[in-house]
Amino acid sequence: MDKFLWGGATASYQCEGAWDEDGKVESMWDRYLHDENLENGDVASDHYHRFEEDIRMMKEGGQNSYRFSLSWPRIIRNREGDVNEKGIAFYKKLLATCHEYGIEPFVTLYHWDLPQYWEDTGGWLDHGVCDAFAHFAKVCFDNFGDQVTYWTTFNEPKWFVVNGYFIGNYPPCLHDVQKTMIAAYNVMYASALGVKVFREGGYKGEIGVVHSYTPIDGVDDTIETQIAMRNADNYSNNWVLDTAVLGEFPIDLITRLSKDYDISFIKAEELRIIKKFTVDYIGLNYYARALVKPYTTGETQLIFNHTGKKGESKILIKNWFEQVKDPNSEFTQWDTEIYPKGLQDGLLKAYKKYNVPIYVTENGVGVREDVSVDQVNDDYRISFMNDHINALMNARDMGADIRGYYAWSSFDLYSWKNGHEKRYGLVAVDFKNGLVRKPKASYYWFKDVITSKGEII
Ligand code: BGP
Repeated sequence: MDKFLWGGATASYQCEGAWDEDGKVESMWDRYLHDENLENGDVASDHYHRFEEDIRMMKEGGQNSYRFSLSWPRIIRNREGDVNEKGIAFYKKLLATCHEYGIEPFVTLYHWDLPQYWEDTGGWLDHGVCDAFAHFAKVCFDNFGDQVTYWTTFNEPKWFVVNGYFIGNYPPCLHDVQKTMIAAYNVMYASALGVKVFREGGYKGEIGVVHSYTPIDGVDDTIETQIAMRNADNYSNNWVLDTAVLGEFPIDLITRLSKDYDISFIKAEELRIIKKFTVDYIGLNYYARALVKPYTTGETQLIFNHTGKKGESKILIKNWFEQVKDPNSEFTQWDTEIYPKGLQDGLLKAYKKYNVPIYVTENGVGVREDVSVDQVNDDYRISFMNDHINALMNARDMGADIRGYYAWSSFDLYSWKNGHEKRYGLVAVDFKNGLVRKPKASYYWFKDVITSKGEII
């Protein structure tokens, strides 16, 4: 078996900065955050200029892999698909640096920074964006194929589609079920097109999809709760994973939606492509599970905490399910349940259902931290990671084919809508003081884990 991959993850918009440098054009996040006057990633962690230092620290921290994304607006200049050679040169250098330090790159094509020139005509609602994504994917495979073995089409279709088109938290900030369905369909079709280009081009390596995985638990085992659990699973997981791995949208979900909405945008010939071009592996980002009960009353409410003040979040989908808080659990300042067992259960469930290799592509805890000290003593992060890595190992011992673990995040970076003070990094970045990097206690702890567990694996 290939080596187990241990590392950290980032995303282009959240860490690179250099938002308009060397021919990079505007992304939808640049436009949105500038227009709304919100804290943005113009500079972020300045990884664009400091990637060498960051990758060297990964190596010194015992890591053997780095998961990051490519910025579409840095690589493709316009709707005609013209290539920005400076963008290509940047990623070639970054990839060469990874190899120089013995770090295996794990590369995501799309981590939410859609070029604004596509958002201008509707973004993921414009079917033309699917072919444009396939073109972007081909440019990446052609240019970086000899430097990359592990490819991901999309990071978390569920999260950016639902937040963008249904909840309205992320650009384009809509609350529209019909449009959510169209965007979801287009993204899953574009993902299959990416796999098609990869396979037909005969590139080496593996291609998969990364999903924001929310394993579902019920408050009891009544039939009503089981129905609520299935609804929650369809909403949270199945439309991404069933479609990417099994090549089919969940039939009960489509039947249900077709009663109230127009599904004529689904095309038979595109379903054939989705069926044929399924992924080699899945990446699961795990932050928490969902504990659900049957819907009783009230309008749909999807409220996410972007302030770090406990108690603000709420998830209820009318006639589908309601999410509840386990009174025995601990929650972060941003209302995320800390529940490592959900990772073990979820990995076993996903492996049983899909039977493909799994990488845990993100796992971590966001906290406000004082980074002016010499070393952040993030014992809460150590305990969080320790419990989750143990859960992963248990699932592995019980037979699930788990091949990697990535901490979110490699170093502190910009958190969507939360700004820079919700920190996840193994390495502190002092945004107020020259972007100085300093490893946290968790960085050294992770190094020890990799050294010891690396031998067991
Ligand atoms: C995942 C995303 C990441 C990252 C992480 C933490 O959903 O893939 O990009 O941001 O969540 O989320 P947040 O920054 O909102 O706390």
